[in-house]
Amino acid sequence: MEEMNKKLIDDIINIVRECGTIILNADRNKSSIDEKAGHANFVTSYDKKVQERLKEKLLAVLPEAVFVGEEEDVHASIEKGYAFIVDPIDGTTNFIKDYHTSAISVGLTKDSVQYMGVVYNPYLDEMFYAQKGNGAYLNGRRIHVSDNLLKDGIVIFGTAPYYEELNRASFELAYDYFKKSLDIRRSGSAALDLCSVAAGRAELFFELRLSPWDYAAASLIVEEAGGKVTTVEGEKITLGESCSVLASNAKN
Ligand code: 2AM
Ligand code: CA
Repeated sequence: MEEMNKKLIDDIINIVRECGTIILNADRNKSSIDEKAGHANFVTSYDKKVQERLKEKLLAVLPEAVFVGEEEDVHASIEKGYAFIVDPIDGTTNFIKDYHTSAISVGLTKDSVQYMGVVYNPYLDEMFYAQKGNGAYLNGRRIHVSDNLLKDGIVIFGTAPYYEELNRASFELAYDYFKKSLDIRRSGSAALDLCSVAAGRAELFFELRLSPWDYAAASLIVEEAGGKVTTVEGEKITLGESCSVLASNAKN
């Protein structure tokens, strides 16, 4: 890895790890919960706190970048130059429930193309990261997607609970995959689901609608681990707007 880029990704990793302590030390009794548009779509004071800290620290290491955070009201264009695409807590419902399956996700694009991705699960101290063209890593060790066929594989899906019109189709597709695979899982964090595919723990993930901050970082991690990420229709995923996501080990 080029020296300068190695420093940049190390800086991002250190910032994300530090922000993980905010999640681990959160006092849920003091966490106010607000409902956003859509069913089961929550934001807590901790989402905002983690995002604020990430924004301040990330822009200090790369001041020319724009910052796109899930909990911001207006989202900047990622078209030109560097852009951080950030989910301060991916798996907010899990966080509220103390389910210990949430992550911080920081993607970095350059001229709207994926450049770096860092996803951190503070509960397991698992740091996933990738830089375009340099492979994917978990806690410093190279990771790869599995070689298993779907029939010997685990399929993870997200239910897109915020979009009622997608509920039935989500479960029908999950049923199809259930019949073709070993079994189904649903974790509640799209970023961690994608990292599970990258690490060879699962063979396929899909969700019928996600926002760029849910997959900007982890989709690069899957690709750098040898996997494939498209929309459910097989198109290129979009980093400037929502789309469906289908990630696999590319063996099926
Ligand atoms: P979150 O926990 O950051 O909200 C769960 O099905 C996945 O969908 C989670 O990764 C969740 O991220 C994400 N998600 C939550 N709200 C969403 C929304 N309004 N649009 C798209 N994805 C969303
Ligand atoms: Ca979130």
